[in-house]
Amino acid sequence: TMQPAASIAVIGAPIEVGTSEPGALMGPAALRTAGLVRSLADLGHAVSDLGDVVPDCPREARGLPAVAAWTRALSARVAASLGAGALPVVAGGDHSLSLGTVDGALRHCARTGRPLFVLWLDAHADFNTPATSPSGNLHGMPLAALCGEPGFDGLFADEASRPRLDPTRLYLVGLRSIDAGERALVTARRVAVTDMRDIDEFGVVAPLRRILERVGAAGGHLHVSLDVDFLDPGIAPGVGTTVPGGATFREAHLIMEMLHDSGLVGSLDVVELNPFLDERGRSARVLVELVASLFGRRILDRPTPVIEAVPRD
Ligand code: B3U
Ligand code: MN
Ligand code: MN
Repeated sequence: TMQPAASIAVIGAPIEVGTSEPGALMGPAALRTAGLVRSLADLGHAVSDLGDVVPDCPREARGLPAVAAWTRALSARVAASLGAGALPVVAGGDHSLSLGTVDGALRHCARTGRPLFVLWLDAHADFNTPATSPSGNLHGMPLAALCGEPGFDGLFADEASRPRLDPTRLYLVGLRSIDAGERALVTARRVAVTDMRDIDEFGVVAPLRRILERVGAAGGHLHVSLDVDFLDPGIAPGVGTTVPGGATFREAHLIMEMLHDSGLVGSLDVVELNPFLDERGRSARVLVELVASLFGRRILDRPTPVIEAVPRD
């Protein structure tokens, strides 16, 4: 069912200025070592590794100016890849890199007229602003900035005219840690949340099917942002902000298989891998396997069967 993209463009984003836990800048290297590019090529895809993005700022730059340089560089790279008909897979790097990847996808969609939807697989909401953030770390804020919340002056090149992410086209899945201020914002902006309680009650199939139906009905481009901490720390310990009670290996694979079968995914981020905290490459390997499932690896030669798990609206 999936029309394969003309090619997959792997882009490394060794950024860690958005977090206070060092080590995420080794993420792209670890994902390559675990076979990210090779496994996609083995599935029959045309893959090109475009190397790592280099932001236009001094190495020692910190805070918002550094993240702004990454945002602009990544946005341009992602928009260019999409414009060339490729499907960008951005390997991080902390989650502030999605400021750039989602901005790039938004700019591409503004040109093609397709609405952009974002599936955010994460233990956290990443919807803090500088005013609500308890840590001041920008990896906890990208969605608020992308949706146009105030407090991010200077981050995007053309703040007044840039396309913004519509919070009603954003799906948070896997949520189990949220700060008081961002919770109020997520509620006020009507962001759709499938938290871990929902996953415990309904599994992943029913919520995912609803999301995919909405994206498909709107003819949308789906950007998927996979934070390592979406997964349970038992299977993916290599992340700075582990939260207990995450998605299992099987739940995560099933989501990836459903995403593949939908044919709707237009761009992907794999973020927050911290190889310094990993155990013998376990987390990197799990992530590479998940990406392979998203790009068509399956146990048998059949798509996910259709099951009416819950009534539809
Ligand atoms: N919400 C907290 C913690 C956090 C968010 N994202 C990550 N950690 N990775 C914050 O700092 O904003
Ligand atoms: Mn995150
Ligand atoms: Mn997270």
